[in-house]
Amino acid sequence: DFSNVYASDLLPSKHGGEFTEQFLLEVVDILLHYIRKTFDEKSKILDFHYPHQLLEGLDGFNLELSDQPEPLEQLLVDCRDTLKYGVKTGHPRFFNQLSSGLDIIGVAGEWLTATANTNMFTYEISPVFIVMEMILLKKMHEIIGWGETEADGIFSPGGSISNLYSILVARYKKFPEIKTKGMAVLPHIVLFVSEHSHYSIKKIAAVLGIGTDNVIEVKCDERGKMIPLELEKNILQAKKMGLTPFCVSATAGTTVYGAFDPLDNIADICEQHNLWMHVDAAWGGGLLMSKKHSYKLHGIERADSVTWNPHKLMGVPLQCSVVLIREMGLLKSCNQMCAEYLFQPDKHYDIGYDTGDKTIQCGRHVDIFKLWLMWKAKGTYGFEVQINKFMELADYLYKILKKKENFELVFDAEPELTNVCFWYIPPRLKSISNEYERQQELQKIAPKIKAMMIEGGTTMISYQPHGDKVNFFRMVFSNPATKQSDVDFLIDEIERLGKA
Ligand code: ABU
Repeated sequence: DFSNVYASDLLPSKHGGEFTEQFLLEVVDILLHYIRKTFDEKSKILDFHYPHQLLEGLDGFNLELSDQPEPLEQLLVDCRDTLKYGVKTGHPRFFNQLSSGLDIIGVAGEWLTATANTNMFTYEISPVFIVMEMILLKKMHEIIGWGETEADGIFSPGGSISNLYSILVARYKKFPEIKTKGMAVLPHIVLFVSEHSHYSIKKIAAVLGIGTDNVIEVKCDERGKMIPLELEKNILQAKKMGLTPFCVSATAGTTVYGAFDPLDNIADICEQHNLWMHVDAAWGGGLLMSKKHSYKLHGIERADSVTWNPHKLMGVPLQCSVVLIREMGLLKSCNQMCAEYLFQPDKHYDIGYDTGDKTIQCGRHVDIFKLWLMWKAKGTYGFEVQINKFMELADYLYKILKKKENFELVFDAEPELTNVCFWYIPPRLKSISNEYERQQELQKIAPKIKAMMIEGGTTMISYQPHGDKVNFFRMVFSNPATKQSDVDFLIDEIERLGKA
């Protein structure tokens, strides 16, 4: 009973050892209960409440903060309630995001990381984690095909920030004076992405002072891949207009369609026009772990930089993202500020291990340990098996949908990644002969079904409009707990709710 025990009674208080142990064991018990529930397909994914309900407080779950300390008993109740009203993203029927699943080794890694509570900026306070990061960067360089080069990289807070590093370094490589003089001394620079690329590139252009208008979107084919001829055309056109192209950001695994841009062709064009080639493989990079599927990223070895998020297909707990840069030294010269209070040049060890000045942050979270521990636990082979299984599930769903009445694929092609995009078409829509009216009605179907799913807490899948296509479901597989029976459930559930 912790009703009269407070945080001040725990370590480092003089006799806090026993209370600390008992309290943490209680927390573990709460976590274990949640983990068991997560993997029980019959349990609900979520117990949905609207924001005002959470703000008002639910059954004694009060989110407001008080001036006086609350007893540990209340904190344990709060821990239970926080998980109770959250979303079980490791549930076998959670398909809402590219990052899902609950890897037990990864959880252990994250817990150790929190316990170590250190910062990635210098070797002196993170010796083991810094060396682990170097080992993993090297491993990922080799997998990309940069084994012969002395390449670089850094783990960062998510794919958008990894992409930001790439564009930042790409611009610095061509215009090193940007660091001291700013945009005023640069020509009118532009970069190229596919029209299916991630929105982060535009956001980065805004943040870096390049401007979103200077991100030129290249046309894609039906499948969502950048068309190399269009890229070439856009580059020539930009040059003719007096603009200065400096970078192409290709995508290996687009967020919605799961498309791979033709990297080899794009590399040829970048070489010909002397442009930096970035590959945003945040989502699709995981396929590099599979001998069967890695050919889809052929040409990535010719990139100057790559974003790869192990928290997606590789199932590492959030967050775990890396930017890999082919040329050693660029990250440092681009970002280094030499703060003397942190990066003293006269330390007693090789200060090349103080990686903090390569980053745009000061403090940096330790995201490396959970990945390192999972790699130890699975081996490279274990990731390959897991990713091949996701691809088999995507193929299973695609083949069912192809034959199933009341479902229509957004594009009819075997999945290259685990994305399968489709509409559910209720029978009543078939009688609408006016195409515009039919599309207007179809637009409303996915949001309605999704709302019912969330209210019922049975499953979760994402939907969106895309280009000229009205709202459709995007299924993705990145959860090792998902089985074929969960895919069957999803289809039945969409049909059941669609008829309601
Ligand atoms: N690009 C961030 C992840 C988006 C998603 O989970 O759908």
